[in-house]
Amino acid sequence: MTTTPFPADFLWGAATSAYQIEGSLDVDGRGRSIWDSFAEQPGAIEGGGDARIACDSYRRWQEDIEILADLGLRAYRFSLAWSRIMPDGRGRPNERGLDHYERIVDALREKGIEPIVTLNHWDMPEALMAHRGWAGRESVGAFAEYAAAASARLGDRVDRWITQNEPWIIQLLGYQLGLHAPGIRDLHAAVAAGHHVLLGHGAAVDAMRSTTKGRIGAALNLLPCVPASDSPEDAAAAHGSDGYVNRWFLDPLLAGGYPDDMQEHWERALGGSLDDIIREGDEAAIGERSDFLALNFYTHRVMAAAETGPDRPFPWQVVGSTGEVDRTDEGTEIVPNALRDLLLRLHRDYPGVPLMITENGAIYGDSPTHDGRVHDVRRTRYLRAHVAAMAEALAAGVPLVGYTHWSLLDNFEWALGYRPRFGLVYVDFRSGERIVKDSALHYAQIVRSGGLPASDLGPVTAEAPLVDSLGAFG
Ligand code: IFM
Repeated sequence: MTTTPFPADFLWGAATSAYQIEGSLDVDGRGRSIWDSFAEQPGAIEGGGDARIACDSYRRWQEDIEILADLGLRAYRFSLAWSRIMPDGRGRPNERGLDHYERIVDALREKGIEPIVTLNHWDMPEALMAHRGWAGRESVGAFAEYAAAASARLGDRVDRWITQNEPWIIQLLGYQLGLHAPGIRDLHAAVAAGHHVLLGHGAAVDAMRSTTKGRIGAALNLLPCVPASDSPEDAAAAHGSDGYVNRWFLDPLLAGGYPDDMQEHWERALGGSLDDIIREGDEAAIGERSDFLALNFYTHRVMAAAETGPDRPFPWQVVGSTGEVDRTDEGTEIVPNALRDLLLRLHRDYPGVPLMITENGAIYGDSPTHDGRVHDVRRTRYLRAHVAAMAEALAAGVPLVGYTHWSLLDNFEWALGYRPRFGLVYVDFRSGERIVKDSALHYAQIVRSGGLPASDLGPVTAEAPLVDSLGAFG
C-alpha cells in the first residue's frame, strides 16, 4: 500500500469567478461593473465577445454544483459579483444579490462541499470609477463596506474567504498597461491601485471579523523569477522582477512592510517618493491580518537585464526559456518543479503561514470528439505533474491545505474572450451544455485516492507553442 502526503482533510476543489461564468448581467438589481464598460470598447475583447451570457451560471448554478458533487470535489472557490451586492458602489446592499449567493453557499454545504468565497475577482462597481477606481483611496472604504455586507449575510457558514484576487494583475493590466478594465495606462495610478487593493484587504479583514469566524486571506499570483544566464546582471534582473511581481505584495501582507529594493525601483520609475500613495500607518493596516496565503500558480518568468525606456520602467525584461520547454496551447511554459520550489520558499520566508493554491491550470483547446467526450490528455498530465509537485512540498513539511484547479468550467477569459479553454468541464457557449472532460474524471480519481493513482499517461508534453502571453508583461 502506498502512502500519500496529502492530509485526509486536504481541500481538493475547483475555482471560477463571477464575471467569467455568470452572465445575466441585468437581473436582480445588479449594478454595472467596470468590465461591462470595458467590454463595450471596440477591440477590447478578442473576438468581440462579452460576458452577457458566458457560462450562464447565474441560472445554471445548480447544475455546476451537481458536477462538483459528482466529481467528489471537496471545495468550490467562486466569487461574489461585487456589483450585484453593491450596485451603486456604496450605500445599502442589494438583498437579492446576497440571496443568490446564500442559496449557492447553502447548496454547497448540503453536498459537503466547502465554499471558498472570493470578494474581489476584478469586477468593481462602475460607480466607483467616479473616484478613479482602485487608483483612488475611496476604494478602500467602499470595499470594506461590501466585505462587511457579504460577511454579515454569509459569515456564519463560510469558513474560508479570499478578499482580493491577484493584486499585481489588477495593478498591471488594469492600471499600467490598460489591457483589462478599467483600461488605464498610468504608472502612478498603477502603484496607487496596487497599494489600495492591499489596504482594501486589511480594511475588509477588520470589517469582517465580528461577523465571521472563517479564515481570511488574499490570493496572489506568484511567478518565480529565474535569471536567463549566470551573469550577475541577469541575477539582479531576476531579483528585481521578484520584487515587482512577488515581494511587493507578499512582504506587506506577511512581513510587515514593502521591500526597500522595490520601493527604490518604483521611486526611480516615478521620479519621486511614494509618500503621496503610501501614508504613515498604511503598512500596519495591511499586515498581521491574514490567516493564510492563497496563491495562484501558472508559470515562471525567465529574466534578463535590460535598459529602461518609455515602455520599460524597470531594468529587466522577460526573455523566456531557450530550448525545449513544455508549453500550453497559449505558449505558457509548464514548470511544475517551480511550484514545488515556490512552496518551499514561501514556507522558508514566511514561516508558519498556511498556504492554499487557489488557481493552477492550463489552456488546451480540446473539444468533443465523435464519441461526445473531450479527451484532454495534456490537461490530465499537467494536473498530475502539479499534484506531484505539491506532494513533494507536503512531504518536505510545507503547510499546504488545499488546491482548487482553474477552472471548473471553460469560461470568459477576460480580454482573450472565449478562445482559451481552461476548464475541467467543456462548455458549449451556444447552448450552455456542459461536458465533463477526461481530465475532470482523472481528477476525481486523484481526489478519491487522496493523491496520485497509477497512470500510464507519461510525462507532461504539449504541442506547438503559440505566443507567450506573459512575455508581453515586461
Ligand atoms: O482566468 C484567470 C483568472 O480570472 C485569474 N487568474 C488567471 C486566470 C487564467 O488567466
